[in-house]
Amino acid sequence: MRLQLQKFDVLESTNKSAVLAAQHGALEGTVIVAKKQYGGHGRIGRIWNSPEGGLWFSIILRPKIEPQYVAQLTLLAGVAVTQALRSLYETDEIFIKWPNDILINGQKICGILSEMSLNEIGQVDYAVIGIGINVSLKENDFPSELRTTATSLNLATAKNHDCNKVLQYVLHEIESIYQEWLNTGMKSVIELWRHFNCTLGKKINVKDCDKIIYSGTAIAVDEYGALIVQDSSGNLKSFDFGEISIRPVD
Ligand code: BT5
Repeated sequence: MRLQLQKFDVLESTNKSAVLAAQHGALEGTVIVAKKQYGGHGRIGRIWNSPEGGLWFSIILRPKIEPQYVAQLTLLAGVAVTQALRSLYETDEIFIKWPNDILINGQKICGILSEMSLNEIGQVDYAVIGIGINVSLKENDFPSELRTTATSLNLATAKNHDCNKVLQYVLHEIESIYQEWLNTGMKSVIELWRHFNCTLGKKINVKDCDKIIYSGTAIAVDEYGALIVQDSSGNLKSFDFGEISIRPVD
């Protein structure tokens, strides 16, 4: 993959721009970065707070795979970001919460949003992986409702890296893990994901919007990236990315 960076001061959403670029034929490896976004979003239209001081970018990939495997790219991106941040910030306190949150000391520092489109024969035409990392945001940069659940890397670690440095580290990891995934499949990514995750083994409630739809223990992640949850009677159920969120049982 040849990385090609396009940097902007302001965009509505780097995912939106990357999807448009991909629809117009942009090559695999195109990376769209913005210093701030005025319409950054998460899953199911949630708002992603994106002031200056964060790293907001999206990368276009064109893997020749069946669509059911595309969720693996979210896990892959989570692994790459975690690996890069642990190395740059010299800490083991960064973990992945299934499917797409990266946490430090239990607070969210990064979210990942994958979108894809299929071609006429049902294969993946492009996947856009959007990554938002709170690098040097100050407490006041977060809306009050996020101040207990979110933080920035520099706040949490008392280090002072800038967005360009973080981008360099993260892209380097994405490139190498993506290449390994293309060559050998999901095995090593899943192993790393298991190593970095803070979800497996925990008692959780599965929520659809704000309604609890299932409770149990998160016991595994399958090859499609779905989370397998076992209830108290031993029944297993798997949950895809997308609409649901999970919360630890209080
Ligand atoms: C995500 O959604 O976590 C995926 C976020 C992806 C953002 C990137 S930035 C570059 C690219 N361009 C885009 O427009 N998007 C991508 P989700 O799991 O739905 O979580 C959204 C929730 O996270 C919100 O409802 C808030 O509770 C919380 N949140 C919003 N902004 C945050 C921030 N900056 N840091 C931590 N948490 C935040």
